[in-house]
Amino acid sequence: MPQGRPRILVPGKINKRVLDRLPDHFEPVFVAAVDPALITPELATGVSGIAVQGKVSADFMDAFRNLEIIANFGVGYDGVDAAHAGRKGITVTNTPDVLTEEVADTTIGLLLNTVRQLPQAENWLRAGRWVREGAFALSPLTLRGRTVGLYGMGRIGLAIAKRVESFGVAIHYHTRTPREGLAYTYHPTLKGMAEAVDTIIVIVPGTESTAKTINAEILVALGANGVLINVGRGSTVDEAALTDALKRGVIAGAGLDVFENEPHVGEDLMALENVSLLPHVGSASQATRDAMADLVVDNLVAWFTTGKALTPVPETPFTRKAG
Ligand code: A2R
Repeated sequence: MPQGRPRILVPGKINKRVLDRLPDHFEPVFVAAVDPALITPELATGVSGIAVQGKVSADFMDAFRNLEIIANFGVGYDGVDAAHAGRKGITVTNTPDVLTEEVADTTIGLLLNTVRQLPQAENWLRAGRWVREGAFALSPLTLRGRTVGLYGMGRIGLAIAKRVESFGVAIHYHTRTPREGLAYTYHPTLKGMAEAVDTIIVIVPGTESTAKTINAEILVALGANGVLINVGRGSTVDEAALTDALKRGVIAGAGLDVFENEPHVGEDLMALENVSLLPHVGSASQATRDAMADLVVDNLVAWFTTGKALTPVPETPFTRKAG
C-alpha cells in the first residue's frame, strides 16, 4: 500500500475543475494518454486511483499493482472496461443524476431543431437570405400529432418523457423490463415500438446489448414520416444504415448528439439536409459539467476517507479494504 496522500493518475485531458480540486486531497500525476507503455515502475506501484474523461482499457488497468478506483467523468461509462475492473476488484464510479435534467433539456432542443429545421432557419436569416430571398421554406415536418417512443426509460429517459408529455403527444417506450408506475405504452421489443411510433429517442447506454440495435430493419419499421433522435451513445446506431435510410427517404429525419467515431462525423451524413447534428453537448453547460467534476472528485474523496464510493457502477459494488 502506497504511503502518504493517495496518488491519482489523470491520463490525457479532463475537465479543468477536476484538475483544480484534485490537489486539495490527493497527489495528482499525469500521463499524456491511456497507454500502458507510459506507465513507469513508480507509477505502476504508486497510483491508487484514476480520474478519467475517456477510455480505460483492460490492459491499462493491468499496468497498475495497487489501483483501487477509477472515477469516470460522465454517466455513460462504456469507455471503461467495468467488467474487467469488477473481476480485479477495482471500483468504477460514474456521474449519474447531476446531468439528467440538462441532457433532457438538450434532447428537447435537438428534437425541435430536427423537426422544425430551426438551425437552418437561423442560418437563412444570418446569411441575409430573408432580406434577399424572402421567408424561409416551411418545415416539411412537425411535432404535432406525433407518437414518440423512448428507447430507454432510466433517469434521463424519464426526464425526457416528462418534458415530451407537455407537448401533448403520445408516449411509448422500450426497455428490457417495464418500469413500475408509468402510464406510457410499453413495448417488449424495439421493433414493436418502431412499428407503433413515428419518432424514436435513443437514451440507452452504449453496451454490447444495445450495439447497432438501431439498424436498417428498425428504420424501415419507423417509416417514411419517421424521426430518429440519438442522445445516448453513437454505438447504438448503425450509422451507415441510418445515412442510407435518410438518403433514400426510408425515414424523414434525424437529430444526433452522439456518433460512432467521435469527433469524426461521416461526410455523407454531414451533407444531408434532413439531419440536425450537435457535437456531443448533451450535458455541456458550465454548471452541469462543474457538478459532474465535483462528483468525480467527491467519489475519490469518499472512497479514500469512508471506504465507500458515492456512485459506484453496478459491476463494482465494492467497499475499500482497510490498508
Ligand atoms: O433494459 P432496462 O430495463 O435495464 O432499462 C434500461 C435501458 N436499457 C435498455 N433497454 C433496452 N434494451 C437494452 N439492451 C437496454 N440496456 C439498457 O436504458 C434503462 O431504462 C435505461 C438506462 O437508464 P439509466 O441506467 O438510468 O441511465 P441514464 O442515467 O438514463 O443514462 C443513459 C445513458 C448513459 O449510459 C449515457 O450513455 C447517456 O445516456 O448519457
